[in-house]
Amino acid sequence: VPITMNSEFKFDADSKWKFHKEWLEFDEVLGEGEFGKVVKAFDIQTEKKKAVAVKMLKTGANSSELIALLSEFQLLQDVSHPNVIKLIGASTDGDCPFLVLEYAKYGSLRSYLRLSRKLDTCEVDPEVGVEAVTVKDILSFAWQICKGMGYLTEIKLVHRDLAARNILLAEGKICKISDFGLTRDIYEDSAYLKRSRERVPVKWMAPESLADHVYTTKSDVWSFGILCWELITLGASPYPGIPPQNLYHLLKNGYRMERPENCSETVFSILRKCWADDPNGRPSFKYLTIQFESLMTFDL
Ligand code: ACK
Repeated sequence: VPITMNSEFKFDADSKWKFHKEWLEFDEVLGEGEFGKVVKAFDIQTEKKKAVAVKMLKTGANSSELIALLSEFQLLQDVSHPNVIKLIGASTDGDCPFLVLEYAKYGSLRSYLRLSRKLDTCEVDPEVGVEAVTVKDILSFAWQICKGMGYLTEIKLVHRDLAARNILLAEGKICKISDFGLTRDIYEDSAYLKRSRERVPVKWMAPESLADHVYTTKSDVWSFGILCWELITLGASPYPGIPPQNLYHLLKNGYRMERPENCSETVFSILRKCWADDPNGRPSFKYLTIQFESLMTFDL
């Protein structure tokens, strides 16, 4: 289906984001998503040939996938926060549209956590530079993500796919919220379309999102609780052994994941608050930021 550019997307070839392919020196493929591909590249225009990540479509991608990339471009133009991935440039008018994003040295938080499992305290993985994860790291990751989400809340953005796979870890172990392909402006788009081809991240979704496709900052808070569980279990898959199609019923009957062995009662009580059935009963990212900030200062 050919897509026509409508007023929803304002593409200005001379815009400050315009980036030419010739400015890039492509390196390895960092990963492939469902319909996109992320390739490491060097920005030859910068003095030290700064590493960047280039997000593009895979061959065979269709118009809805192009729209997802373009909407990510649209959204990233307006965000600026240390814990949210930064847009460097874009090329949206050619036959191979791409976004240039800041490079996150350690890749996704999920892969970092899983790699760290194999390491002993203070050991460093020689290849990727992954270090053993400490309790302080976990609390710091949670705190940083809360700050980024607090910012997104302020600018009225709902992420809709908050999960460890969508958090990138940059130099200095800085968390960057990424993957805005599904993100929608809550004011512009309060009633979400049900897209038949959409693959939904069931195990991260709040009950109201599963039932009625309602996405709000409060459903992001639910997903954040699942993300914290991923942090604590060093990247385990949530609700192990439970088929996704059974989940909604279980949640409505009050079922929740149990406290992981290495999780304190205090931290688990925060997770449980994020999983309140009533969206209004869930804490705000502001409150969560304060909670994690104070936990970080104690040696647990
Ligand atoms: O865990 P990873 O190595 O980190 O595998 C995924 C893959 O691409 C597909 O999303 C990696 N990735 C995505 N964006 C970036 C980025 N800006 N910097 C570095 N790696 C990235 C991600």
